[in-house]
Amino acid sequence: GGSEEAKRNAGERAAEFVDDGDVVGLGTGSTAAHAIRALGRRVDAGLDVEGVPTSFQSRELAREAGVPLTTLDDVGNVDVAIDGADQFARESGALVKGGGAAHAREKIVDASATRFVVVADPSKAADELDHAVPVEVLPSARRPVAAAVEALDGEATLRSAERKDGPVVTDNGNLVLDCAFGSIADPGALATDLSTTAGVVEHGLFVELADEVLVGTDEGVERRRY
Ligand code: DER
Repeated sequence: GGSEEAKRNAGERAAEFVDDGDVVGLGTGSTAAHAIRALGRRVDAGLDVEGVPTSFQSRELAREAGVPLTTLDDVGNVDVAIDGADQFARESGALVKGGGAAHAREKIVDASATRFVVVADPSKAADELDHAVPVEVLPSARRPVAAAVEALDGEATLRSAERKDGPVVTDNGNLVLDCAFGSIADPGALATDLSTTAGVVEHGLFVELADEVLVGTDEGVERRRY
C-alpha cells in the first residue's frame, strides 16, 4: 500500500470537510482511520458531529477517538461519508472496495451520504479497475456463486483468515470470495451481474457513488471530483 504520510494527508483533509452538526459516515481501513482520528481531535475542539460506523473496526476506533456514534435508524441521512478504497478509476471514479471485508455496511452508508469522499494514496489509482472484487456471500451459497463468477470469466477465491483457521467471516456472519476478472472495462455491467447473482450479499464495485477522491501524497492532497 501507499505511504502512511500520504494516507494521513488524505484522511486529515477529509476531516476538514465536516461541518458542525453533520452526520458523518465513518469508513473502514487504515486511510479512513486517519480521518476518524482527526475528527476526534475536532470534537475535542468543540465540533458537534455524530458518526455512523461501517464496521466493528471503525466503531471501536471512533469510540477511542471520542467521536459520538449514532445509527442509520436514528438519523435521517448521512451528510458526508469518508471511506477508503482498494482501487479507484481515475476517469470515472469507480471503486473497488472490500479489502477489510466491510464493504456491505460501507456501501449502505456511503450510498446514503449526500457527499461521499474517498480517501486514498497514489497506489490505489488505475486507468481501468483490475483489482480482485470482494464479494460477500451467504455461506451456503459459496459454490453456486463461485460457479456464477466463473461463468462471468472470473476466478473466485475464498478469503482465508490470517490468525484464525478457515475463512474470514464478516461482521454480518458471511463469507468473502475475492473474484479476479482482470481488467474491468465496464464496472457497471459487472456490478449488475454480481448484484443479480443469487447468494451475493454485496460486492465491492462502487460505481457512480464517489463524489470525490482525495489522493494523499507525501507533500499534500490532490482532489479529484466526479
Ligand atoms: O475495506 C475497505 O473497503 C477499505 O476501505 C479498504 O478498501 C481500504 O483500506 P486501506 O485504506 O487500509 O488501504
